[in-house]
Amino acid sequence: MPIPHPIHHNPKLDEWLSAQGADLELRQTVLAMAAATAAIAGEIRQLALEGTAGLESGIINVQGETQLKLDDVCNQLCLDLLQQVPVVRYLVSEEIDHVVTNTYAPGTHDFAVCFDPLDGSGNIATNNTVGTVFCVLDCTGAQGDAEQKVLSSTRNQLAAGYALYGPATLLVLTTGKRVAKFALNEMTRLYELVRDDIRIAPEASEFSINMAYAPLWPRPVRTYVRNCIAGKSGPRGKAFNMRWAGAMVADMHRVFIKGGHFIYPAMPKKGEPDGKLRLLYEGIPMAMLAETAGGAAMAGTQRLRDVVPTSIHQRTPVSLGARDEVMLLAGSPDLVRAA
Ligand code: AHM
Ligand code: MG
Repeated sequence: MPIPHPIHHNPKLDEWLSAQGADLELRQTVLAMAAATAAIAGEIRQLALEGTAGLESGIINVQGETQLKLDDVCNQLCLDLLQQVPVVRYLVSEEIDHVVTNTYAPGTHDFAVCFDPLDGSGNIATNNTVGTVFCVLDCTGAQGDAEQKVLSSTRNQLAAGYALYGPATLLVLTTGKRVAKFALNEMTRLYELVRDDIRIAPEASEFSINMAYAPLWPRPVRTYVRNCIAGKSGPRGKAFNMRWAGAMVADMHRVFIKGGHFIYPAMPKKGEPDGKLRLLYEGIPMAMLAETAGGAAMAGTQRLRDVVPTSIHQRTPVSLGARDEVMLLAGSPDLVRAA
């Protein structure tokens, strides 16, 4: 069946979603998010031309961070497009303190879309890579108010994805079966399938972490990284490379394409007992993508997707990517012995 709303029309993406077994409601939801990311890509290019991309809006967002004008524009685009989808009843955004309820949602199913409209927005001022991250949850039948329904539905994850606004605009998606990469055709403004079998190798020799916080890391992270950088003569017996783009989407995309291990740990000594990244719209989407690609996703010693949130902006430590490396850091006894 064709997608009814023309704004969400994107035949190659729709075809792929159908092949994954996604029903009309899920296809409409993902296509709306894809349309939002295509529009965001255009905004980023335009604002850069106008020289206003890095400008602050004067607003402090719910995270206590100064919002850029672009954060606000991207957030609004996601809201506008998603609210046209009848099944999307709840929206959770990094930029909004509460759950937004979509009044145009008369369907029998209730989906929630949780998103960070502009991940790594600090990179905008220097024209470096940023992204958008999202997941779709099925809240149908969940009890309580809007927030309780979303919080109790994180295990009913139907889809996850991110857009990467780099030299090309890419969209990486999963519905839990495969991880596919689409590229935005700049002429048609439609996404085209590039690859649909992205896999993360279990071993890796590259890691991503902000080394400046090394004195503040928990001991297992300090030991793990120290052993990696000790190189061939160290306990790991091999050389490691390191990357840090300052945007999780950019660092994780490298992990998906080239392999590797991304870590943003808990840092109690820095006053961040659960780290910096947010569970609902950063951790959970990347965890679904990483696991579907054959990788692993941990929050400390717990599987990230098993964490039951108690608030929509809850933070989480993350360790994502190559399975052997993620499990080694999490303290898997077999791998600890092997190292
Ligand atoms: P943001 O959503 O406010 O942009 O913050 C999240 C970003 C991640 O993309 C990135 O991995 C991290 O913050 C970088 O943090 P730090 O500056 O502490 O290295
Ligand atoms: Mg973010």
